[in-house]
Amino acid sequence: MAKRKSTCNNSNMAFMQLSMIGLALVLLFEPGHAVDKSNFKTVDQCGFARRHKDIPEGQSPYAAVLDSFHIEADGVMRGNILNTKNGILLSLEVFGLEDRMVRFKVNELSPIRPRYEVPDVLVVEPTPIRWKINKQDSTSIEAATSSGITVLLSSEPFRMDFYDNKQLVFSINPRGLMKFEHQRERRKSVEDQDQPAEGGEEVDNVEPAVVEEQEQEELEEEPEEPDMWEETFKSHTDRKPYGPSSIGLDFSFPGFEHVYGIPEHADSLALKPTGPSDPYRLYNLDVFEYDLDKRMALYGSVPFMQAHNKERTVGLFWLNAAETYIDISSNTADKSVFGRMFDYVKGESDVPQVDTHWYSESGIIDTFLLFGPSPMDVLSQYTDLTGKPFLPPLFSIAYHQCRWNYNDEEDVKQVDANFDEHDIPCDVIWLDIEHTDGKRYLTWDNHKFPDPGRMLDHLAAKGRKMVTIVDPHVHRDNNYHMYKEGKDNDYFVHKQDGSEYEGWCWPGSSSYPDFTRKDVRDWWASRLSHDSYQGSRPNLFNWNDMNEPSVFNGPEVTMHKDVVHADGWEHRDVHNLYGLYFHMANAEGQIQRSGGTERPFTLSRAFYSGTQRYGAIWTGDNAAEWGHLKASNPMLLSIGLAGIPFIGADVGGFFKNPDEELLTRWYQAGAYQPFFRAHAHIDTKRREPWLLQPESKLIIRNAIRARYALLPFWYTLFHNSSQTGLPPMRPMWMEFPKDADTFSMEDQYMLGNALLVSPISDQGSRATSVYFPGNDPWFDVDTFFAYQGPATHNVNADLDKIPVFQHGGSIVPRKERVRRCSSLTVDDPYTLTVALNNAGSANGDLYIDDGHSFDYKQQKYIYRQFTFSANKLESRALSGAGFETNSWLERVVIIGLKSVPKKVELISQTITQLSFSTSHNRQVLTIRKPGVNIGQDWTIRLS
Ligand code: NBV
Repeated sequence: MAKRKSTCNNSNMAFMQLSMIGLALVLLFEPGHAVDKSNFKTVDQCGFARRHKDIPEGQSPYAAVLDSFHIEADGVMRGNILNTKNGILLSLEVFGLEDRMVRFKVNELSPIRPRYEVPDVLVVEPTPIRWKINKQDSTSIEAATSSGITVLLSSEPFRMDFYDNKQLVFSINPRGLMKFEHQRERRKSVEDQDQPAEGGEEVDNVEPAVVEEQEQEELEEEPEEPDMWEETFKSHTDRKPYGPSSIGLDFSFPGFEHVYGIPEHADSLALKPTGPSDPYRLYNLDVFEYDLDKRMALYGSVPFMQAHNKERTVGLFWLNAAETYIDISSNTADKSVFGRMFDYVKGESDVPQVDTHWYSESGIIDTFLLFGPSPMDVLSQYTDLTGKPFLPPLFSIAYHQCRWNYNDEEDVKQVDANFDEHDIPCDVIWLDIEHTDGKRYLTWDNHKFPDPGRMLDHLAAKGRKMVTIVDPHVHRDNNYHMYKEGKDNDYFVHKQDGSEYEGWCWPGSSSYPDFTRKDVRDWWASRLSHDSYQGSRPNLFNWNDMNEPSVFNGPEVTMHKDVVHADGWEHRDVHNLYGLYFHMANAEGQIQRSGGTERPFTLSRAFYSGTQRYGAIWTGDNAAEWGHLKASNPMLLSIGLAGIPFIGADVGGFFKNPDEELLTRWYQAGAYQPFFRAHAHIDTKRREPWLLQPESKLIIRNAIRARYALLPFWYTLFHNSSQTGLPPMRPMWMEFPKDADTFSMEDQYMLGNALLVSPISDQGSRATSVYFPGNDPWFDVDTFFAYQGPATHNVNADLDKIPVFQHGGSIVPRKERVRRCSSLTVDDPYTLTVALNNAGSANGDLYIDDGHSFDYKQQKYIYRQFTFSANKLESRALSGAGFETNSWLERVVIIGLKSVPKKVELISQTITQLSFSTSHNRQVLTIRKPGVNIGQDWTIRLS
């Protein structure tokens, strides 16, 4: 069938104009062009941010009106805050929550128009627990909850200090940087006298609530700035019919020196103090080939920060989806506050403190304070609010082969065959935008892929899957079913004048579904059904790119902020949610197409809090440079700390051509990161492993095989993550929270509590120094060589070596048969590696289910705990029932043995003697073929 011609309705002139823009952008996306920073705003080019960032300290006009505060019937403390300068009243609600959390909201007491409150991110509306007032006088109120959290609310200026069992951990507005722009009517300038304000609705004559007692003459409204109502960036004018609406507040973390999180930035794991024009920015943007060491916004945003010190970890979640900035500075704490209520750490002279200042363009102040106290507690609290991570299907944590593009069916078959030919495992082959009919997603280019079903069946017969790209922009072509249906049902976002918003993206003229609407998400989801998505099969999954959303001819390559969504909300209110909603619709579509039985897999580029419930994300368009390989670790660690555990970076680097050393090292790193996918730009040289020198191919093959061997361990970590919110890939400090030497570490990390990984990311490096915390030994997983902690050791890192160490005290499950893909390993036997600690004990766990369905929700899984102590290795069920496995225990390797046993016996239904051998200077014992089913109770006794 001939390729469809573009049938866009534009006039020729407009079409040509847009083509030019398109061409310019396509040229811009050529590899070799680093990010053009002038496409993106600096904080100084952003009106609302300018009004917040330089607020002078210590001059807060806000006062808590103490008389107005009450503990209401629902246990919530409510009252008003007065802006003493302009007389505007705000409402404050402080919720004590179960599980050691506090939420507070600040809104206008009587807004002209409701302000946006983020929906669909919290999985529960948390139930408040009652505050009890301890003390109240003319300057403050002290109240406490039964969980040991106390708040001291001070009146003038408004300030809140939160204590956890007498220790001050959060101060709110201590520097007086709060600013809440109330809604107002536009004051008419002389020039505007005769013109009504442009766009938007005529507002009824609603007056914002002002305090009555205050003399009106004393009040002074802040000066009107031109960009409060209209703002221009490059050639784009953002018209703001509702005027200024920004909010901001400062938070200090007394006693803390380290803060983390607030991804996505190409920056360090431990966040750095920001300069006057260099705040961290959260605004989902398509920034290809991004610069490193920057606080520029990237594709995703999670407004969640953690502070950690030796005693505790706490979290701050700023629930706002508009453009947001965060300033960070380090300081020492204001002692008067400690003295005012309780003692801090007795005897310490200067208490360190991190000061942060958060400001967003619209919405309300809706903040959660999470009191930990352990790093694990904070993540569990955060994911109680925003949802536990989904359990990925097994294939999706294996190896993925992607490229922009595998050209046609034959190419796909070749790639598939080459994996077999070279004995390299691979689970998934990906197709980028060129597989479609003119970038009309959910269609195929019929020349290149004449029979997609046949191709998918071919892969399925091998146990492999495929992923196709599905972007959110919909080509404006009435012959394209997605456009036609979207248009007929009015599913697309609108301009202020009510017409359909048109943006430019890969297909040319495009419309953007309003995914904030449930009916639109349902429609999209229904279009993923096998009936609708022609040629699809159950082994086809999808990839959501460009969902920030990317709009080539929009301001900062994204959607205009004055675009209108459902219920009249502006894009500025919902911007950071757009990608999440799109991801949601796609994941939901996959679940529905199987009648609700199969787990979905969708990779998204944009993300927000809650993304963990839907799928994986990756760090977008990196480059084949050593710096990008190095940056992948802190970037992924930061995203994991923000509750999103299934994360990866393009292996090999997207732009540019990696040399073989870089590619090899990247595979080695990727094999130990949660989402493991090689990907490359269309203009790069082909780089599938078999195209490299034989030595490089073998090293890469070993890295991929090591990943496959560890799939049972990874899958168990992902299961645990789905229960607790803890990321499989964790910063060192999460596992060693009292060891200050780990607090800034980002070039080595932990997988669960068992494996320490120190990937090589320096060219030419053949050794590396690794810090081994704690007092127990760490064993090199290849040589079993023991390193004693706490100490830094120089370790071998030859080109074929990935420095990975197992912690004494842990047990790691593996499947060591080499297979084509993960589905063929289902019945394979297990090896358990038991690394003993100084006390001669260890423990670990193993989770098994069918790897693809939702049956595990009906308890159909096996979850076992392994414990080694007093020379006995025991396997006991932790939970799960009704799932059986054919896999058996093939081998047990015990490392760090103090004395060699004379006899090894398996005790299950009967007692059997097992054969064993020792190696590595009699420190390693290998027990052969216990042969017992891995799902049963058994004991192996050494005597
Ligand atoms: O769809 C093409 C690419 C894709 O390969 C990449 O992974 C995305 O991050 N996409 C961006 C659009 C164009 C990038 C220059």
